[in-house]
Amino acid sequence: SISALGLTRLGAVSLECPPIGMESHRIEDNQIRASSMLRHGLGAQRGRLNMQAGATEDDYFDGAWCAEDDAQRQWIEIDTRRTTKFTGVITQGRDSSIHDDFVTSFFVGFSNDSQTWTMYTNGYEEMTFHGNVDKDTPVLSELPEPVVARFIRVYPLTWNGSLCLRLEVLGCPMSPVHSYYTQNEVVTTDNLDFRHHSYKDMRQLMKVVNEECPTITRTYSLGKSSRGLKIYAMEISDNPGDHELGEPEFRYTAGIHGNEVLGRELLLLLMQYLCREYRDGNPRVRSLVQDTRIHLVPFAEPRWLRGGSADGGWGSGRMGGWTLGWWV
Ligand SMILES: *[C@@H]1O[C@H](CO)[C@@H](O)[C@H](O)[C@H]1NC(C)=O
Ligand SMILES: CC(=O)N[C@H]1CO[C@H](CO)[C@@H](O)[C@@H]1O
Repeated sequence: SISALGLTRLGAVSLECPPIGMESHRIEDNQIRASSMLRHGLGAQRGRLNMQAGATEDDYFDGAWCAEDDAQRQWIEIDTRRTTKFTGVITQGRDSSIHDDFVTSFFVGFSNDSQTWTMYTNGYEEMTFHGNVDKDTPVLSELPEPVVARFIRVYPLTWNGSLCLRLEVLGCPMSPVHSYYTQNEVVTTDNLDFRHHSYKDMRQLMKVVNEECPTITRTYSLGKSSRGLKIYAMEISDNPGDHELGEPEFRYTAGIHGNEVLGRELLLLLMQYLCREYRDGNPRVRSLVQDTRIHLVPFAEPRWLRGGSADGGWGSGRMGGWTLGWWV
């Protein structure tokens, strides 16, 4: 009916969200990734709306993201680092005085973890968006229905010249900034315990981490130090206690040489970090915990290392399969 149509139109207008900040750089360089780049000056970070080309051809800072032409499906991805309601994308070709490079059609996909992607469909198949007809004019493609997600990808399907794109995305924030950690970074909001730990504090902290993350941690003793103190290790793995066939094992040991106090503190922070990031769903930490078996030994001493350990089982076969170990 007419009134229904009117409502839909009104709805569509009020649903449109502002630019998330590709052009303004509110989206930072490390929030933008792409499947490939033609060369350095044409990396994903150059794929911002209205990005200008460098003065010379082959400039290190050139006028678009351009992908390799290798028959792979290419994409450019933006991590908004928060839950975002996406309502559209604005595409543009490459800023260049000699090339006529622009994307003429594309798909759009969404994800909450950058691993599993949901393609935008028109109800029965992946929806083709019609992009640019020249290299300069920005073209707005609205999503008929907004999508809530953290990540967005544009997958070019057809293009004129080379596969080059500049992009802006329309989206409304649905959660505070940095409610998610970045995929690869440690952020300063980590509520970690920064202080020097005595032996007793260290034991207590390991107990707390074990209680916070019981499914992925296990503490065990490697034997006694010359001073009669137990040497504890924390294992972090998706199946603590099990040596899984083909899964690499990694050991960090502190307190052997150099700055013993610093090494110990770093390992205590690392175990807290791994536990909390795992619980918060940080994809990088999750894959570390799932695909490796990590052993952290925040306190050890040379004598114990030379003599081996009575009840820890290192080298006895039970712990077999070390691929790497590092002294901190
Ligand atoms: C992302 O998560 C939200 C809930 O937090 C959900 O509504 C949305 O459908 C998810 N998006 C995708 C693409 O999976
Ligand atoms: C390779 C190709 O199709 N190039 C065309 C790109 O678009 C310009 C017009 O904008 C044409 O002149 C080119 O032939």
